[in-house]
Amino acid sequence: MRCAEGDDTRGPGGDDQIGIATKTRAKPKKPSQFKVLMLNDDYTPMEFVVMVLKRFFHMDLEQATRVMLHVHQRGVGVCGVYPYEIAETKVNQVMDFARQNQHPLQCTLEKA
Ligand code: TYC
Repeated sequence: MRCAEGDDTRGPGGDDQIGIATKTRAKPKKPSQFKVLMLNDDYTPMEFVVMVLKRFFHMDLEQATRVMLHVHQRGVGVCGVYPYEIAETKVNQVMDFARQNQHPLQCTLEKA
């Protein structure tokens, strides 16, 4: 890897000290991704879970039904993968909506 340390404050005239600092990160970090996970429970109605998946994760009926049944049978399933802030917002939206409807549905984040 090439390291241009020291070159970054060099002015157009070859002066070592003055000029515009143009240093950029050598290896830009892409924002890390997070899985939004849905957890199974014994009380939340299947129809409600399907509605949540359609409403907050933009799934169609077929997709939402498939994910809901996967969670029902396996205990946990992935609703989607997003940058942290979006994933966190989705989790909060799902939990708030479930609470408003008095369902114990749980949703959580995991680093992808
Ligand atoms: N297990 C629930 C039932 O039998 C359905 C369910 C599916 C609940 C997925 C939560 O994330 C869930 N009514």
